[in-house]
Amino acid sequence: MNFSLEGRTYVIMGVANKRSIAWGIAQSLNSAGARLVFTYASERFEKSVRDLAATLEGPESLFYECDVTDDAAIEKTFSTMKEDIGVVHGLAHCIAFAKREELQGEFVDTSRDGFLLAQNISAFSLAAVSKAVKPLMTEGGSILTLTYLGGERVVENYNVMGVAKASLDATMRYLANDLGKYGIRVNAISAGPIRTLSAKGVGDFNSILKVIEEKSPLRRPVTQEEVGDTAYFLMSDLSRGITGEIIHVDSGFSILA
Ligand code: NDP
Ligand code: KAL
Repeated sequence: MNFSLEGRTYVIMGVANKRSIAWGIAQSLNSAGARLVFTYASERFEKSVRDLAATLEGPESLFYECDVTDDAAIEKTFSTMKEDIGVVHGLAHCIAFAKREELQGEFVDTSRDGFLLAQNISAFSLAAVSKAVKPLMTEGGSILTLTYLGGERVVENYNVMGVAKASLDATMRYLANDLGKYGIRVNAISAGPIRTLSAKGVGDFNSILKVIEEKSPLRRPVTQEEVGDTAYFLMSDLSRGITGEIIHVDSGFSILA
């Protein structure tokens, strides 16, 4: 069994800064010897991604701009990637967005625009990028996305994003069924709360973490590194029999009533 990811290439979508879960995934895959391809939504985060990637050892990383709301941008990104590198072995989709004002108060007040925006960026984008990366995954491989418990249960303030995550989870399962015959597995990691740029300014994050410290079986929040290592497992041959699955990396919180 080959635990190393040497000679393999993985696309990582959604590094905003060093706190990003995507950056935890990048570090774990890099430690296993993988070559990494980073995509960022706009120029705003290009420098941050390039500066972080420069701290990695091993194979040179590649960089592409890719706003997942733009079909032409997705097509251009992955066709250029195919010309540049040919084959990729996996993709980590670490992207979500909802309007800040809809991540508080009641879900019943969600606007049509806000609902569709959250679905577009946070759920449909997984289908769109899976379709685009499929021609590059000629040797099979693994696609993963990041989800949250709020898609399975009602979590205060998560609102429109909870509905988008439920849609993302189902999208992941339908993709797993379609892509299995090409040797491509599709899974999700359901991460416990981690303080990232997205999490900033939405809800009272300190009190959310306090509940995790008091009630979760492990009595502590999870880290980017722990999610990163589960991503390494899902990208590696160790997980070769797993597809269409949600793995909770959440200190066990999801087992509680
Ligand atoms: P970050 O803020 O670090 O990452 C969110 C990323 O989404 C950013 O890199 C952002 O790109 C990207 N993004 C938003 N809109 C677009 C777009 N139109 N096109 C391309 N990329 C876009 O936060 P996290 O690391 O927390 O979030 C990563 C994933 O993890 C999300 O799916 C989130 O729902 C999920 N998650 C997070 C948890 C947490 O507690 N933090 C818990 C469970 C799941 P850019 O910066 O370039 O705009
Ligand atoms: C119940 C929890 C508390 C927080 C509530 C909602 C969190 C939603 C996540 C969503 C991705 C956040 C946003 O879309 C923020 C956005 O409106 C404003 N931020 C930005 O634009 C920044 C600059 C960019 C980088 O952000 C994005 N996303 O592009 C949920 C907690 C306990 C767990 C979390 C945080 C889950 C999750 O999905 O992230």
